[in-house]
Amino acid sequence: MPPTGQSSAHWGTFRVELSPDGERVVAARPFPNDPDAAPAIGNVASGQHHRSRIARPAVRRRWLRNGPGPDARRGAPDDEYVELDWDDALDLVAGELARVRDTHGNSAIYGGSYGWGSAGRFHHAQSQLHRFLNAIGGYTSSVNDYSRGASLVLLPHLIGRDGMAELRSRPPSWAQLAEHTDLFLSFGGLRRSNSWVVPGGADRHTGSERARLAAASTHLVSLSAQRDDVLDELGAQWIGVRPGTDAALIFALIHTLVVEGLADDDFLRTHTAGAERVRAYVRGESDGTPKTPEWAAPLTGVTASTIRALARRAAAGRTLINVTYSLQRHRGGEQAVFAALTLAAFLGQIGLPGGGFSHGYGSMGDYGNGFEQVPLPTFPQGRNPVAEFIPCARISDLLLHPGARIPYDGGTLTLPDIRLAYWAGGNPFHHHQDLRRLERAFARLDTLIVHEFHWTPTARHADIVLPAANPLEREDIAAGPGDARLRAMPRVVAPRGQAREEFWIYDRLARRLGTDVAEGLDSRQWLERIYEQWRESPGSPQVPPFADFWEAQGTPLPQVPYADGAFARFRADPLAHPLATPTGRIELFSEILHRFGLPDVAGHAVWRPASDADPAFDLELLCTQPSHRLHSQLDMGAASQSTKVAGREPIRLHPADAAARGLLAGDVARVRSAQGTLLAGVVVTDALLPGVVQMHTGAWFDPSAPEIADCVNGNVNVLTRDVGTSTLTQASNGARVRVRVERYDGPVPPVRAYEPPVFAAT
Ligand SMILES: Nc1nc2c(c(=O)[nH]1)N[C@H]1C(S)=C(S)[C@@H](COP(=O)(O)OP(=O)(O)OC[C@H]3O[C@@H](n4cnc5c(=O)[nH]c(N)nc54)[C@H](O)[C@@H]3O)O[C@H]1N2
Ligand SMILES: Nc1nc2c(c(=O)[nH]1)N[C@H]1C(S)=C(S)[C@@H](COP(=O)(O)OP(=O)(O)OC[C@H]3O[C@@H](n4cnc5c(=O)[nH]c(N)nc54)[C@H](O)[C@@H]3O)O[C@H]1N2
Ligand SMILES: [Mo]
Repeated sequence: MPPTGQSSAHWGTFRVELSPDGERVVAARPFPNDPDAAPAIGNVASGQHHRSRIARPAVRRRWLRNGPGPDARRGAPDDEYVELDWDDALDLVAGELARVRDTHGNSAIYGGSYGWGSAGRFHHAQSQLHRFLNAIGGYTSSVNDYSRGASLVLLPHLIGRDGMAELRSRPPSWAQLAEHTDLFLSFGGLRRSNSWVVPGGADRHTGSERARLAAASTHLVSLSAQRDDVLDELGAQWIGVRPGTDAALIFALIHTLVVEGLADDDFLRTHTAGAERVRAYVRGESDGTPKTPEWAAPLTGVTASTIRALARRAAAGRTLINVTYSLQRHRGGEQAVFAALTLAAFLGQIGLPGGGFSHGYGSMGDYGNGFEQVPLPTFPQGRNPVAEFIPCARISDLLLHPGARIPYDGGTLTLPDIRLAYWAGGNPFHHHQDLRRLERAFARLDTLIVHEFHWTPTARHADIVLPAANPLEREDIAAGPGDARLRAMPRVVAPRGQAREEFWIYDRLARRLGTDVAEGLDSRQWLERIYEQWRESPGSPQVPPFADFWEAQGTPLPQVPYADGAFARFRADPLAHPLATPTGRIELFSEILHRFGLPDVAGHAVWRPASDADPAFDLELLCTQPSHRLHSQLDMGAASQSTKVAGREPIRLHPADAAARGLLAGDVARVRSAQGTLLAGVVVTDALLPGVVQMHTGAWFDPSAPEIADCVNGNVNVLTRDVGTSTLTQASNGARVRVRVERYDGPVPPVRAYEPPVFAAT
């Protein structure tokens, strides 16, 4: 038997097999009791010892020579790095932090550092970084996320902050669906591949099993531009909807309910505010356009008779309206969520078991599992004395336009002047929109410091790169929300080269800067401390002491089925259990939003056509979550690479669209948008609506042949547009962009994204 160990990632828990000397990871495999393990496990072994791993601290040669300052060559593919000893590298980092802090103040340090880092409660990259930056006086921070950034700002106005939390933690569950739901309408489908991922990782992946059980008694309808957004075996009905037009479709459904007397007027009267404004809007009394099915048909691509039939069916039984996160990751995308909540209110089933509104099926694997989320151990971050923040997706605006004022949630934010950015646990050159613009933004910094495992595109833009020990090389503990088991993550191999735990790095930096983050404990002692503090805190589950937990490599967590929550109580008695909104009701018209007076968000949901209808770009590109990796993580790994076509990220086209462009499966295509160009490998499939093409996010940005394309490896974010979802929410709009696709017959450049940079002697 070769030596083995276990570990966990956001895509699940797995077993690691080592070489006989225990020095190399040779395989990573799911545990046999996992009914639906994620293929991303197949990236672990091939990524672990890959040449893209960072072996030593490194500094950009130009930064070392010229000192801190704006540099348009930051990220240039031929940029050289100089490797340093840890002491010298830490002296540089501490010195530069001190310089920026003393000359410009702590608000000149951007530490938002958005990203998914790794599973593990202690070595959580952002918590470690924030604790350190707090200890040295704070940093400009970020709020919200790329996942559902628009909903996080919009929905609290409509259902209250508590309602928002309830929607994530106690939605109508799969079990309730199986028992009560007649019709499950999911805008954005129900992707099996998305269900593999939950923050913290699932002990076992049960989402598909639960979906199958529910499908036995519930009619599932997937409304999306892709037929395969839902498993074949669920026998779902597919209704092809053009991307970004869901709100129009939903208003036509509401119109049908209203004119056919199918709306639940009692519920609207007792539990909502503003329904009469919505009625006037769908009837066309407020804007002259009745939102009939005939009006919606040409916009959405769904026939008027299909829309009518769907509305009647929804009103005839118990119906759950679900919207995936992707719907709001569009310019104006909050309107689809607002409209869907409005539809659920018109159906009058919010708060009934298996009915109402949900926002997370098809997006997060734990969604609707039906179990209470027990608190988990956490690493304390301290307090940030700096008040400045941005919504995370406004990173380029922040760096490009210091002093500018941007509207956000009814107020105005003034963007501080950032001189230094510190990134750990995220990959903005994966996640942000319009990467060429992001390059111009990062060029304005004096200094970018990055901790990474691999030479990611973000590390390749950094002035100082510090190699971090990865989850297989450090000790931690992990569990997902509502999970069955808290797992130990033992160290299974030695760190690559000179990689160090980030805890070790911050401890040394803090001491150089005259402060302390370690409190005299090493990382094992901290692990034990946060575990024991959690174990002893009120409301925590019964678990063994740390030593026993570690010995057993895990402990069961109680899976307490959640009782009907806030929406059921609100339904039963809206006066005794109001929502935390100004009216105590579901606000289908919000006075507050109305009074903000924004050009792009009204008091009630509205339909607005997309503003980017340039005929030069004749296809809608959907940018979706990758099936065989988590975002950009381990894109060099075997599972991710097995999905590539012609050596790069695939693009899927309908046969008619492929034929019209002379494209065959396996060809290389050049894809252009108003923002940039990329190369992709062609896949032809009738699983898409004509006019819609699709690529996964997360191929590593490769700008090594700019004369051919901005990215030769197929990173969709060279194409996407960097503009906030709206002046209310300022979130990421990465889900979709208009493009043109053509055959590429020129010399095909090699992909260099996974190569380390050139190292120079000094
Ligand atoms: N166009 C478009 N863009 C999108 C999306 C989309 O749908 N369309 N989706 C968006 C969404 S929902 C999200 S959540 C984001 C995801 O964006 P990110 O979270 O930035 O993407 P990841 O690839 O997961 O990047 C995490 C990085 O952290 C590193 N890392 C992991 N653990 C650690 C650690 O412990 N320490 C350090 N120092 N580094 C670590 C990994 O190596 C990896 O490079 O992307 C967004 N971008
Ligand atoms: N395997 C894997 N799973 C993941 C992730 C991953 O990287 N890999 N990332 C995780 C993260 S961080 C997040 S936030 C979630 C994201 O979860 P989502 O945002 O829900 O995921 P997407 O895959 O972007 O979109 C799901 C589907 O929505 C459809 N869609 C897109 N735009 C529209 C639209 O305008 N209308 C309609 N009707 N449908 C549309 C697309 O066809 C797409 O397949 O996924 C999580 N799950
Ligand atoms: Mo996300």
